[in-house]
Amino acid sequence: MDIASRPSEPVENPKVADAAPAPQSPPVIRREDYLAPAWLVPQVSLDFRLGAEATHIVSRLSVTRNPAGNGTATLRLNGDQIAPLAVRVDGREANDWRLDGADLLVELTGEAHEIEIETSVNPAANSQLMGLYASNGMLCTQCEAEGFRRITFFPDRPDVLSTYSVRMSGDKAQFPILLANGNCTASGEGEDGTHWAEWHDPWPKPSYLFALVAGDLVANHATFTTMGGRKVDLNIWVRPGDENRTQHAMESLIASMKWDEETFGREYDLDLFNIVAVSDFNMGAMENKGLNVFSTRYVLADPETATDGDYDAVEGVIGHEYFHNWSGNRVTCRDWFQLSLKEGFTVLRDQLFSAAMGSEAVKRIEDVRVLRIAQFPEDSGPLAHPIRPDSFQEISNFYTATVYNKGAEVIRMMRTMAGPERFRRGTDLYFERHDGEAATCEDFVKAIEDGAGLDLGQFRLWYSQAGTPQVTATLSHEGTTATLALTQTVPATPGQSEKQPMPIPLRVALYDRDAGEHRGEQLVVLDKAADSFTFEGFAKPPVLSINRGFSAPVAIDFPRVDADLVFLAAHDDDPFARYEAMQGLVVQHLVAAVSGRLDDATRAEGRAAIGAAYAAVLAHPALDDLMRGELMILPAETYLAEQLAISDPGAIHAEREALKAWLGTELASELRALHDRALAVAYSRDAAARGARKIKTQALVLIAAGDPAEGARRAFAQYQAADNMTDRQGALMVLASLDAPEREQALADFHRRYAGNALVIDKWFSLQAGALGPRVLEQVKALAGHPDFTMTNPNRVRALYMAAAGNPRAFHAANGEGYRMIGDLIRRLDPINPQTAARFVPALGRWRRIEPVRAAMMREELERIAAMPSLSRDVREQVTKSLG
Ligand code: 0A1
Ligand code: ZN
Repeated sequence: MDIASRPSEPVENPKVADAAPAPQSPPVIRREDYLAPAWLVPQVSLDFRLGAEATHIVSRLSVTRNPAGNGTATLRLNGDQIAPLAVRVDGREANDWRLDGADLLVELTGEAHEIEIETSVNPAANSQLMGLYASNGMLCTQCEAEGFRRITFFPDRPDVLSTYSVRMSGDKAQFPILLANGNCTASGEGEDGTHWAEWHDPWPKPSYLFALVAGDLVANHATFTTMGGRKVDLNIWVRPGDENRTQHAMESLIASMKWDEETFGREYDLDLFNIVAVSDFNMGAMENKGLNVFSTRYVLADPETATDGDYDAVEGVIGHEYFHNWSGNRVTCRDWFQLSLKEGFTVLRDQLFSAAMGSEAVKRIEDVRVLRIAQFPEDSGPLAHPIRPDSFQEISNFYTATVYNKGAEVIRMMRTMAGPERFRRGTDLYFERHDGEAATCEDFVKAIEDGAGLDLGQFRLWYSQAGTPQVTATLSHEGTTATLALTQTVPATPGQSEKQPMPIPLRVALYDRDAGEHRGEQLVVLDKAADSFTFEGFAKPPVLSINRGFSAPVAIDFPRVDADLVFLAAHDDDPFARYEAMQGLVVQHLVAAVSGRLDDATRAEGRAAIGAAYAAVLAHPALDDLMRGELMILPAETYLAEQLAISDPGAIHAEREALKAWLGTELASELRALHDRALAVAYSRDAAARGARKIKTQALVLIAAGDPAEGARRAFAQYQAADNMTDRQGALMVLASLDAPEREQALADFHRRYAGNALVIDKWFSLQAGALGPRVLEQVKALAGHPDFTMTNPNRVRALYMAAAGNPRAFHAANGEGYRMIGDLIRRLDPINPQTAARFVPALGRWRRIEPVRAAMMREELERIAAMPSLSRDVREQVTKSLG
């Protein structure tokens, strides 16, 4: 590791100072090199003397030789920027230890020993937010994936499971609440205004699930009685003043617990479940056993400050972390290459949960949209990796949409092939077989295979091959027989030039054009490079509905006439397929437009078909508004770019905006009527009212595109009348993109109104950085100097810069200024928070798929980063691969 760029701890032991400098190119860790641990640690006891600037830790490990290990006498304890202040073996000061890089090696003679180690860390100086750090006056930990080694020396790998006893003491006024995993077993007062607490977690766990929190917190408390009759105390801990914004999180937690019992037969296993909201957090949330730690944005919600989307995100993330208690904690991962074992499965579980809580159809569409925007570009770029990667340099770089979202799709395919009941038999067997173990993806597949009675031999390729399979479909018709011919190719990805065909389960239906109906859906599994399937009894050529429900995470190439897409958009009884037909209509048109294949006549024809489909969507009486709103969303620019080998982001943006403006003009009266209808619906959290709010903003977006003055007038009125954040944010989003006097007025009002509310001020930054218009880069630069901006809070950094990096017009500005801005950010952020800095690299890494002038500037920016004398392992890996 290149530690030079990281804020360092005082080095007190000369052996640390002597350690060899880290190499420029970090070592590659390979899955095939896995070795079982030589030593196990059945028990750990940790004693923390807490202080914001100095926390002293005494760690006592009971270590035993692993019979399955390689028999070495050397105990390797990982460390990262810490120094051993004392090392004792079996109660005596030990001399027989040395440092190997950052790791502590201790030579042991017997079969079992007691190791005691003292360390000290400075939480306030920990800007990486890994290990023990300070956030807003409280102390908290983040240990996944390799943060525990920044607290104490330990075999910091997920296949070493230990029971933890924790004692912590600290100033009572500063840290009135002291929390750790498991149950509180004792507490009391100490000297000089201190107090202490002891916690014990009976469930063996890997070090990445350890957690501790100390601070001034208040709880929303409730109880849940499990199906087995266990009464569980539930607490959601927040800073005083925030407690009235925790009710939705609490309801989501209770709903998750119940749903997991009913759907997967999983019951909670402790008497206490704590959630803590912290303001500074690198990711969304963390599933530490019995003590989940969350970024505030996935806990706090009330109608005044949270949008409907925010509410859904809270519900989804609360569910996700809770579900990890079984898929992740009770059954954990053998090594980090198996990350998708817990993440892919848990994402699928949270998707199914959210679908059950709301609209299944809308949830599926949203999940596919995320996959296409975030994962497809990963799969087709320089950072492509299988859901079970083969190698890495920095594991933090592998918390990706591929491991999470494609991982979920892969397990979903197994469920589709088995059906929900047989799939459940498979998951029951998995939990039963591997409870208490550190398992592999192979263990999971085998359990589903055995439990569900599926042959998943060839299916395992989904775990080892990267890249989005490209499927072509052609439908021919002769006599009364329709024949569907399919081919597949899995594109080459870095390190994988040759690919084998994979089983691709496709739900298909053939529609009788006149009747407007199909005769039952079928599941066809394409498991060869090419195959064909016949369907009898069609007097006329049917209309094909394919990959219904997005049954496989593939790209389908099935060029078809607009009329068929209009037919499916109006008739398909699979809501996803309906959405897909709408998207297909627009994608086909815009791809042809940016490829210069449209003359005036074909452009007019294409627009007419899209306009007719939109008009039908706006008027369709059988559609609910949540679904209507979904169907109104145009395909994202990144998804359009994915359709082209090399894309011109400027052309894509211009064509998409032109289509929006045309739709806004063409359907002006329908859109205004829709907006008026939606404005009349009073606020409530029910589906009808949420649907009204969704179409309200979608209508506004199109109205503003067609008639900016009318858009500004309506948006400002909506902003002023808003009694909830969904309407207010929607209106402000539209205004932020307009060159109208109302823009500044509304932005200033928003900032004043929500001053001091960090989550809403994040929105204020994002809306401006994500806006349309020619001056966004200038504005982002100005916002970076705003007193509310800080580089040390990942939420704030993402609010401003992720929004800018995801804003095609700003990021791909023709003069390269957007690339320079993100490059500068990466260089400045890396020494502060390398994990967050590395997340900005993939945007620049797309250069190979961008037209040559911009591509050269993107590459140049990557080279400028690579030339930095010291870079974190995180950024180094991403930049090297992106240039590769
Ligand atoms: N396991 C968590 C994600 C997570 C990973 C790493 C972190 O370190 C900063 C934090 C959280 C999840 O899937 O929710
Ligand atoms: Zn997770």
